[in-house]
Amino acid sequence: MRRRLPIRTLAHASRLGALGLLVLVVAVAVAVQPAGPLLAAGTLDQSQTNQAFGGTAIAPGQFEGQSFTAGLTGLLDQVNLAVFQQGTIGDLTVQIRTVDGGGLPTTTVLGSGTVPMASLPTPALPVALTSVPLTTPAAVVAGTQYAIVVFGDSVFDINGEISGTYPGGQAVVNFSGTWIPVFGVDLAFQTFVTQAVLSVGPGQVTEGDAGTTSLVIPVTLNFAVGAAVTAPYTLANGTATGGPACTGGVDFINAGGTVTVAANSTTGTISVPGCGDLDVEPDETLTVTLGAPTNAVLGTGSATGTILNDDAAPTATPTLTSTTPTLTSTASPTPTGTLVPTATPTLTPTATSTPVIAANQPPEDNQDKKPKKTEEQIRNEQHTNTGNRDDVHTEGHVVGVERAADGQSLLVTIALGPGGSERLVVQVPCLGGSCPDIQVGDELEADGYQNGVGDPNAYFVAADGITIWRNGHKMR
Ligand SMILES: [Ca+2]
Ligand SMILES: [Ca+2]
Ligand SMILES: [Ca+2]
Repeated sequence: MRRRLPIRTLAHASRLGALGLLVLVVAVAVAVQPAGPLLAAGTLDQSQTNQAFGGTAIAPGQFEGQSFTAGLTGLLDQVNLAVFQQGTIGDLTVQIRTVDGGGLPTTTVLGSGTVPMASLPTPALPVALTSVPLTTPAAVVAGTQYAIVVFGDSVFDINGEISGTYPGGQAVVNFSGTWIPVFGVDLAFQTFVTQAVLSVGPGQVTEGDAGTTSLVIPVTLNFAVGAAVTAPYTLANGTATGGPACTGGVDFINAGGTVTVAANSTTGTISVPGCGDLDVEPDETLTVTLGAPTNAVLGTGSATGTILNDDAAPTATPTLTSTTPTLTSTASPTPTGTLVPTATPTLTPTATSTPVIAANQPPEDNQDKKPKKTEEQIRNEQHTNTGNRDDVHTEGHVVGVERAADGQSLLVTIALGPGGSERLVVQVPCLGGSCPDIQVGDELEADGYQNGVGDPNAYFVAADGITIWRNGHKMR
C-alpha cells in the first residue's frame, strides 16, 4: 500500500502513543521538508522508541549509530529517528552498514538516504520521530545484525533510552575514527522493510497417454532477496480429479508440498504429476494455492493448472481423406495389368490354327496331354515306325493337297485304313519356300510326330521325312 509521507509520520506518532500536541509539532516539522520521492512504505520491522536517556551532541565528522537485528527479509527502505537539529546547514545522512563480529559498523554501506538538517525538529523531550527514506534501500535478511549509522553537516542529537530495552543491538558512537559501543543505551529508532511478494502463476501441460507428465506451476518474486523464500502449497480439484496415484479416473497426483525460491533468485516451480490417459475429454483444471511464505509476503496466492487433453475421437473427416487417394490409385493399374495377358495368348492359337504348326516351332510331345484315344487313333498308331528317330510313321493314298494358309507347308490328305475309308492330314513343310511335289494319286510315306490332338481330321499332321511314290516310281 502506498501512503504519503506525512500520513505515515502521523501514524508513527500514533504508535508512539504521543500526545495530540506532539502530533501537531511533527506535522509542522514534516511540512517544511522539500518535496522528494515518495517511497512505498515498508513494514515496520524493528522499533525502540523510548527517549528517557536524552541525547549527545554529534558534530560534523563524528558518527552515532545503533546496531539492530533485522526481523524481516527484504529491502530496508526507511529509518525513523528521534533526531533534532542544533544547526541547519546541509543534510543529515543515514546509512545501513554491515557489522563486524563485535556488532560494530563496518565501512560496507548497504543503503542510505538524507534529509535536510533544517527539516529536523528542534530540541524537545520526547522528540518527534523523523522519517528518513533510503533512496538506496538496503537488502537485509531476517536474523542478521546490521547498523544504522548517522552523521550530519551540522551538529545534531538523537534521543534514546538508557535502560537498554532493545535486545537486538545497542547504541554506538564514533567521535575520532573508532567505533565504541555504548553499553546499556539504545537510540530511539524504527526500521521499515519492504518484503518481496511471492506469487503463483498459471501453468499447463499436454496430458500424454500414459505415465505422468509434469504440470509446472511457476512461482515468482517481484525482486530477489538474500534468503530462500519458501511457501507451502496445496492442490485442489477443478475439472481434474486428484488422487494418490494415477489410476482410473485420476487426472493428477494430489500431493501438496513446499515450493522454494532460492536466495538471490526470483523464480521457483511447483511440479504437479499429471496422469496420461487415452480418454477423449475436455482439458482438465486444478487449483494451486500457496500458504504463507517465509521471507516474503503473499501476492497472487492461487492459480489454475491445466492438463491439455491430447486425445480425439475418430471423426468423418480423416476417414474420407484417406479413402480418396486409395481408390484413385487402385483403379488405374488393375485393369491394365490383368486384361492384357489373359485374353490374347491363350485363345488365339487354340481356336484358329491348331493344325498349322510353324516349321521352326519346336516339336512338342503331346502324348501326356492326349485324352483317351479313339479307335482311329489306335489304328494310326499301328503305322508307327518306332525304329526311326521320329515318333510316327504312316503311309497312304494322297486324296488331297492344299497349301497352308501361311504358305509354309502343304496339307496333304491321305486315305488309309480298310478300303481307304479313313482320312488323315499330313503337314509337309516347304523348306526355303519350296514345297515338295505331291499330287493327288501319289502314295505318301511320312515319318513325323503326332499333332492335332482333339481333331480327328488332322491327327497326323507334321512330317519331317517323306517318301513319295507315283505310278510305282519313287519320286522322292
Ligand atoms: Ca492422452
Ligand atoms: Ca485425463
Ligand atoms: Ca485424455
